Amino acid sequence: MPPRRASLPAARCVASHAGDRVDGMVNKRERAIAELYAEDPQRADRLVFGRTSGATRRGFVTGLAAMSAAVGAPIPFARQMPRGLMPLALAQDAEPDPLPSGQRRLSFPGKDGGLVLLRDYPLVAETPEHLLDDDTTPTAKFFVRNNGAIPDAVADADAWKLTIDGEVNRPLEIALGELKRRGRAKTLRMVLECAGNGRAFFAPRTAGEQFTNGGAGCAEWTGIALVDLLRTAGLKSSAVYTAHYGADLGRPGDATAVALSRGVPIKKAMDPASMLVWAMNGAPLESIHGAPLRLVIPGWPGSVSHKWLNRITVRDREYDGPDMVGLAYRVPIKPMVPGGKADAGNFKILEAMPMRAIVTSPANGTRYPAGTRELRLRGAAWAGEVEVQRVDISLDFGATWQRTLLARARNRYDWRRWSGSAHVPADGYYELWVRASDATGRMQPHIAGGWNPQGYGANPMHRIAVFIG
Ligand SMILES: Nc1nc2c(c(=O)[nH]1)N[C@H]1C(S)=C(S)[C@@H](COP(=O)(O)O)O[C@H]1N2
Ligand SMILES: [Mo]
Repeated sequence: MPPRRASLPAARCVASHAGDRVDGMVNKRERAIAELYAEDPQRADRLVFGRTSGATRRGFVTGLAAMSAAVGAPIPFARQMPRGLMPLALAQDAEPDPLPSGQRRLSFPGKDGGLVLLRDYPLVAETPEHLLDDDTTPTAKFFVRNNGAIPDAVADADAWKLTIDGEVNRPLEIALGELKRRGRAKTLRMVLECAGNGRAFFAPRTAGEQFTNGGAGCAEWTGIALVDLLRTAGLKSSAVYTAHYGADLGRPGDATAVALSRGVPIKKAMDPASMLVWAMNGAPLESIHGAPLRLVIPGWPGSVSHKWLNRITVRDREYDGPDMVGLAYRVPIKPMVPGGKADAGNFKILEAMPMRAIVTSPANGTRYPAGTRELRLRGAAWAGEVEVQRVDISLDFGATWQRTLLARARNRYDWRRWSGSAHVPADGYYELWVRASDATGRMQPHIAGGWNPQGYGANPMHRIAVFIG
């Protein structure tokens, strides 16, 4: 029997299901536990797990019963559960921020109806982890992050003009059609990820779109290396940094302002994987993804991968546009107090994105038939500039870890698909945790570290809840 997906997480859901089966009182109590965990985890732990740290057996069992009732299933590995850990099935914070009208799905031509809408205007939508289960993310499932209005589609893509100016010997304006004819086109599969991916995991909550893990995707990008065109224009020795401009307009309070403009050091622009792209997954770029021409600069915040690209200015110093200065796309040099006041002098530009692994199958909240003893698990892992070397999974709240099988990356900046299977000793509630490590042994943290007011770079390990029986 194929596994059935329950509507989870939503503690509310689980609690009220459990309540339906018992009575209104239990329902109330379960809600109370979930709320208590949200408000005061330590007190909730005392109530659920017992009074003292060396809880009496009776207290522990009573606590377990309460916890099990709250998640709606026995918890076989409850003894491994760290104190203070809120079971995912009760967690509110692991979900995209509910909009006032509740969580909504994206409705957009060509897009999968399962994408989660984070904002109507500018349009922002993320991909739930279980929709990232394809080796190559289909365009229909690819996340969307706009900062302004989507420009009108152009009728003649090949007539689109790109200007290269600034610190070059031969400033040029080239039509896309000519770029396609003259350049050496190539296709690379690479991850594109928003700097704000994982933002929803920061506590306290930060400003910005509340992405969980789905502000990322891995597509096949076709175009030419940016460096080819920079060489044609002839970089001067004074070339230090790029500035990217596109056709989209609109900022909060100013509909006519350039929506976004960022850049990268010349060294990154000259990475052979930094591309001028006109096709995605074998088809011409969709308008929403920057047609007819965009940059894809892999491994770095998605904001440097400019869409609707019409100009690159080469500069003799670091770019100082409004999206480059202050706290924009910057992270603290020395850790700051979460929620504290930011000292602008303590910030540097966010360059390589952090490492991340996700579970793409099963989906969070999957219910398997009673008696299931083997789970087949799949996912993906990637990192900005370093290589993911291993991915480990745990079904017992991190007490033991098991290495997964990693597929090879097709090329640099591709993600690595992982797969594995795990034995489950009994029916009940489990959490599957996954974490990636790089060649130096660095691995993902349990909780989002490096808090910053704009919420960039959160990469805590991914957890999902599964039920057997
Ligand atoms: N012109 C333009 N390019 C842009 C943006 C934008 O708002 N305007 N958003 C950037 C950001 S913040 C991200 S994360 C990626 C998202 O690319 P996607 O919408 O194709 O997924 O595009 C980048 N390129
Ligand atoms: Mo982004």
